[in-house]
Amino acid sequence: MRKMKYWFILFFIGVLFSGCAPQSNQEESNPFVIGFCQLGNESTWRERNTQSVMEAFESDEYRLIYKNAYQKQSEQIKALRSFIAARVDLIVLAPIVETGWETVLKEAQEANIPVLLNDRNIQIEDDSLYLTRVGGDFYQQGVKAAAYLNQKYSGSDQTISLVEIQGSPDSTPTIQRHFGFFDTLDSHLQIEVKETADGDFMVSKGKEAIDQIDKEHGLENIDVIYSHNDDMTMGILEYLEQTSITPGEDILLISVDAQQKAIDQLIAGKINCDVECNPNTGEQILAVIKLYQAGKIDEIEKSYDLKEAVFTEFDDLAKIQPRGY
Ligand code: GZL
Repeated sequence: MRKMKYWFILFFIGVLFSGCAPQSNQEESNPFVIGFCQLGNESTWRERNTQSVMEAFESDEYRLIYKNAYQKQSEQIKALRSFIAARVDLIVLAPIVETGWETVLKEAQEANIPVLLNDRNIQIEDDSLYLTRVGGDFYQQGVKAAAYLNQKYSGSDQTISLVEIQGSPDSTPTIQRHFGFFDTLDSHLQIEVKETADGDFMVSKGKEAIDQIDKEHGLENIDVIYSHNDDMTMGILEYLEQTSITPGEDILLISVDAQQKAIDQLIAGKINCDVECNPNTGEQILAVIKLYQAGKIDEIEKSYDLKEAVFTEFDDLAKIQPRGY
């Protein structure tokens, strides 16, 4: 009898390890794979935006493959093709410009890989080629910039000489910040646009642009500079430091992004208005992807505009919270 018992125990152990045992719960986890194609790292704003997306997908449930396109659309298209070949579950794309995406987005659609736009937008006939866009409201950012100028010059009949330093050509923020601003300027203001230059959202090119304008027009007759982002504004301030001009007084500075270093200049009186462009898209992108994973596609909106503030010389600047970027 005793032998029978031992044989039974041995038999049971054999079965257990013969593969007939229940599947081990150590089975390789199966993460949701996201291909994240960032347009570059041209500004402090962009670095925070990248961080925000990466932080959102830190959990083991996701695997994020990050590709930096270093300001080249051709590199972005290559990255998307590599994500398609790798059969990722979803692509997050920060499109550097608005046009030229149809072909590669059709390839993603044919591979049944949804594309979610982070930050900037695209101009496209068939909007089924992307799932949604999560980012700032760039038109409203231009509106807020102009609202400050309308307030500053309210009732004035002075001719206002204005210089516009624009961001990257054909990008959504450049296009929308331009139109939002000029659509909103008070028609009673006598605005004279002295120059419109391209600073490509970069410190160095913002400095080069204002240097060129100084050489061509001189800055003593400029009243306002509208700069499409804080990095270019910092380049402009760097240049003005070597002149006799007092920024914030002799020339008003209107900027966008509301990065800490620019807010510090606002508090110091060297910038007069800074419109927030919220870089923290990660949480909203995660929320959309969870809806997608749950099959709730019809609950996903076509665009998510993040909440954004504006800070001007007329505000109680002591109340501004640390910006985090
Ligand atoms: C706007 C973003 C812009 C920022 C710049 O959402 O695309 O690009 O305003 C950044 O700082 O370079």
